[in-house]
Amino acid sequence: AGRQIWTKDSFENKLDWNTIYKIQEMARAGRTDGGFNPAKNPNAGDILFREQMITNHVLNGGTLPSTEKATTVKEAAKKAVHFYSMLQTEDGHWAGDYGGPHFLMPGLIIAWYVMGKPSKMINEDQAKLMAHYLRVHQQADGGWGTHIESPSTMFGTVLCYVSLRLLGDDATLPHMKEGHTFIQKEGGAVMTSSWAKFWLCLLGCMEWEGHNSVPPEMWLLPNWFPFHPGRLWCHCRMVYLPMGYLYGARFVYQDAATDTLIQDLRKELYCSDYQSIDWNSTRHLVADMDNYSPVPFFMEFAQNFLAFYESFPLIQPIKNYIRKKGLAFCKDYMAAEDLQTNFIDIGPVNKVLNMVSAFHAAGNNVEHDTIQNHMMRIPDYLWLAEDGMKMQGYNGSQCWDTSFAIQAIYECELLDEFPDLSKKVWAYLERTQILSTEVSQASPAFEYESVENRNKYYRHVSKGGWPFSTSAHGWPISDCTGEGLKGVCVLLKSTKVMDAIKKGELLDINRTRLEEAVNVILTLQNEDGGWATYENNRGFGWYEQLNPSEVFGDIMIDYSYAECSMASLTALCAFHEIYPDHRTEEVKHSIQLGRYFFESIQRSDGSWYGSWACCFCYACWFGIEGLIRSGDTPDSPSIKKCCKFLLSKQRANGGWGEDFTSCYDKDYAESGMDSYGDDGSGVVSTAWALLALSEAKCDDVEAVKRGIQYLIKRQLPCGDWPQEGISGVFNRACGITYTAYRNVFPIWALGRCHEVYGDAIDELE
Ligand code: LAN
Repeated sequence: AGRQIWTKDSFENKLDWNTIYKIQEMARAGRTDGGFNPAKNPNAGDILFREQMITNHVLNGGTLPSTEKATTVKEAAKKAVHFYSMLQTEDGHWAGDYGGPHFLMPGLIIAWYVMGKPSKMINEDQAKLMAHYLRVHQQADGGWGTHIESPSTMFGTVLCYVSLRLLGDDATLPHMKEGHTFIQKEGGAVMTSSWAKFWLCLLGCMEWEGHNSVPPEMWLLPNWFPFHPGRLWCHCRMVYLPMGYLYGARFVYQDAATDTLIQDLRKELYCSDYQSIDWNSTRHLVADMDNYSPVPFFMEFAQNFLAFYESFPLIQPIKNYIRKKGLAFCKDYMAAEDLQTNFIDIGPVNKVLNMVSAFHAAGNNVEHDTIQNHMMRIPDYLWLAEDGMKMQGYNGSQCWDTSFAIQAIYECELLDEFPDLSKKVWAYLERTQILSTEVSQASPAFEYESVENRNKYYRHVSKGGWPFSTSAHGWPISDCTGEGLKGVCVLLKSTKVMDAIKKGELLDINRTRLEEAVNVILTLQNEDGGWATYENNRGFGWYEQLNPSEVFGDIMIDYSYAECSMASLTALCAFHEIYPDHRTEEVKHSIQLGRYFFESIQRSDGSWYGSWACCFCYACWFGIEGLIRSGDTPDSPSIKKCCKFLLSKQRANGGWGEDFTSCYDKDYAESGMDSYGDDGSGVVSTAWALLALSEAKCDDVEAVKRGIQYLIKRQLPCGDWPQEGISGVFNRACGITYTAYRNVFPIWALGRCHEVYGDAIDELE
């Protein structure tokens, strides 16, 4: 009970292959070199999905918003909420495309292949749709990027090329020849980055000597040791866990030696004869285009030492003895992660790697229960859009989008005008909070919240937190807990929701549960006053010197972030306003510490750097809101400086347009002139800037008005806004799509600006 599994079966059956192929042709005719050009590239999105939701809404007797252009801010907001309400799912959340990265689905396809192509994992139709997606995103130079808007990289290209081959595309097809040429021109697959090499090794298209060591023994280090994998950022930790297992066990696709496709790939991927390659000498190779975080000299030295450890004959008996223990620990840890997350696992990479590990542990038997359980949870990661079927960056962003939506609608003062929407959101937040009774659905006897298990598996307290996606996933996150808690706090002010609880139509979320959420937030605060993502900061800055990934930056430990800190801090403020007597001193102290943190990380130009969306516009909103809610006033120097920064980035048409490269280069970058509807501004950047400025009560009313008018101008007749370029980001270098942002943030900005500036921003030019 209380689990949400979003199945797309009904949706898939409605697909019309002719339409799909037509879109594919259009897309291929307008291929890009990375970057976003909506006129050419059906980049990502939810057009098909949204049409389906709206059709259902109408069939169920729902009304459509009027298509008259809005003439006031309030009207625009109301229409936008009306439109957005049609997209809310039965159980109260908003679903959307959470794709973008190009290195995820190839993992799944390779796993499927090495496990004997089980149709339960990828069926025939899905295989076609996946191939379609890969073809659509091939770029003019024949390669693929690390994500849908990145210039081609060897990381993206090798993985996508191999995937298309495994899905059945012949090497002689024109597009495959282009991909092949790209790989050959860059020096062959020895030049791809380590995570791609890992997959090639599993598939039997690279020898393990060509991969740097990932010793599973590292898990056996004592916990006090300055370097311990238990202190890594959880995403990094949970990826290197199965990697250690599969590396240690030297897993290779069992039919690699006889499979003709594998033999062909061995020829296609390299510039010289496969058998003649000196693999050990290729370990450190990586193409410049992939090398965002060059592996430091110290790490190369350590890797060479490990290569010696892996192969020097005399020490093999000792190594094998310790390795066995390391492998056993990894196996046990992966099993715990599988159970804790109901086989969803923390993310798409460890999901697939854990599955392959379990396959190995079960003696390559797909019929084994664990593998069956794993396969049932693959659809959670898949999404079908007009560009085909993709693997998402998570099992969705359900809880996150829903918590934002309800706060936005609250600030438009529309909660009680959309009572069904509000009640459904309450129900969703209620069922998604992680409760003490939460034991693994797959194994009710497994109590993961016991102190013993938390210590053993390096887990923070979960009870009371909210996750990013669903309760079945169950990893709580600081800012998702914060936004969830704030979502509940605004709904407490809705008379219609409260009445429904009194009448027993909705389950209550009692005060104890909110206190538990506060507990999660308080315990997650770091010593620097800020909040990291899932856990406290456990490691040290120098861990970054050991980052072996090449393509990603700052992945080794969990840092304090502006975004996570604002959400956590403002949630404490919202809670404190309602229940000032709970842990009063601790809450107040924590808020003050948080405030110092915001001041400490503000940049000299007044901005804040955003790590999880693009980029300064996003983080300036967090910075300003964090400071104001913790007691700063609009005339404080920090606030004034940030407003000045934002105003300096406003464009002639009233909007803001920030490019993805801001995140990558850590420097504000304007998006190109051909990026969006007109002159490169975008509705999402604009909405973030307006949220910040209005929170700061910026006195340049004219600027705010021009921003608001820009949003209204860009609103579509139905109340939606167009999907624009990629707005999410992670690990500095990878983009990820958030389709809800184009609705939620403009709605929120309209609501807040109207509240702060009233009719002064209303009149149209
Ligand atoms: C996410 C998604 C949510 C996101 C926010 C809550 C928005 C953010 O404020 C904190 C960081 C967090 C939790 C986050 C971290 C990195 C994730 C998990 C992702 C961007 C989704 C996908 C990404 C994950 C690392 C992708 C898999 C790739 C690897 C390199 C393992």
